[in-house]
Amino acid sequence: MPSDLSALTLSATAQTTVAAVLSAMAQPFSGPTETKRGEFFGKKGSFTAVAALMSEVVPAERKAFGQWLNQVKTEIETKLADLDQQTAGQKTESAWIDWTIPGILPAVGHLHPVSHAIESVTRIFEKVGFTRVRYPEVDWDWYAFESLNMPKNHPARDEWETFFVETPASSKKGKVVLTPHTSNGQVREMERLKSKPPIRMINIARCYRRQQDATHTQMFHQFEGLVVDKGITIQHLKGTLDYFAESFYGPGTKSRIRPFHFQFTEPSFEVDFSCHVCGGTGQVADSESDTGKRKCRFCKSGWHEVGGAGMVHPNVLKAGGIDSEVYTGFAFGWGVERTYTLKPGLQIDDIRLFYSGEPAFLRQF
Ligand code: FA5
Repeated sequence: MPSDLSALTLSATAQTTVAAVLSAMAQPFSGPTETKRGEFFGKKGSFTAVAALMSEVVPAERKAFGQWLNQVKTEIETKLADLDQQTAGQKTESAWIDWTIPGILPAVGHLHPVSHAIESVTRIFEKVGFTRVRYPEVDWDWYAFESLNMPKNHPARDEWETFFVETPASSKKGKVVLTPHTSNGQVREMERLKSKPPIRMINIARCYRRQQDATHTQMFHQFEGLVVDKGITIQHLKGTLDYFAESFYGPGTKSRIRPFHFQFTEPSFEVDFSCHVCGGTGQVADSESDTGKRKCRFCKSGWHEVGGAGMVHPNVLKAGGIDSEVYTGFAFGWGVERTYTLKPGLQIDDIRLFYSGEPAFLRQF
């Protein structure tokens, strides 16, 4: 607080001027600092007015009045500095915001491409009467192998590069595995329907194998189709493959089956779909070559392999309690990631990218 001036001989007008500056100092300091500064130190400011009184003060009292003026000025400057600090944050913000500039929209997320693929595969099969199911990803050896005509120690099991879970085995159903394929759903579905066909199942789930390269991941997804009824033949299988090829990849896409071996189907096939880049011919137009054509770089042969299929082995029907003399069936199992990477317009040369969480990769979908 400035010292008391009552000892000085000030005129009534001078006393009013002093009272004005003291009253202004007692008010809360708010608003822009420069405006407040003007109220004290501007031409008509209350401090300017009080400082001008010096010429009226008697010489003997000028020193005391000068000291009082300094105290008042210091107090006003301190309060102005506080005000400046208070408004500094608002000042910076308002100085940098141009409210007329269009806003930056937040990035809009979307489902993961694999979730998209699962949805569209499900829709395609549901349209023709398949029921979407999902069976355990951690399952008994019985469902993953033994019920599929792969007895313990059968060499065919090696192909599945299986992860075994360290947990007590069941005396009836064997060890616990991370399912290496969705075929574990075959006998589970027969059991769910109490061994009473018709069965039209589409089982989509995660699978696990000890594999890792540009076309293999340790965790991936498969979709497994199973149809069991009276009079089911390879023609039904081939018709279903063609229907899926056209529905998923677009009109004109063809399917092809080649002889193969699986323990749980007989006969067994590998399934290929025609390449959308060369239309299944294996060749594309090339103005620079002599023949006017070159090998299609995407497929090299006109076809892409997506997975396996076949007619359900009688031993599998038997494991599911179904009479193989009365009923027949077909099954197929494909990788979701593999099937999806073959879609026209996608650029995926390494399926590990699906699980990289890399925004630049995910934005293209
Ligand atoms: C099987 O898994 C059989 N269960 C398929 C089947 C079902 C045949 C019903 C007959 C009847 P295969 O091991 O070939 O088959 O795998 C099928 C597909 O799964 C492969 O073509 C590939 O697309 C996908 N796949 C397999 N392993 C991996 C992996 N590690 N990473 C990504 N995709 C994989």
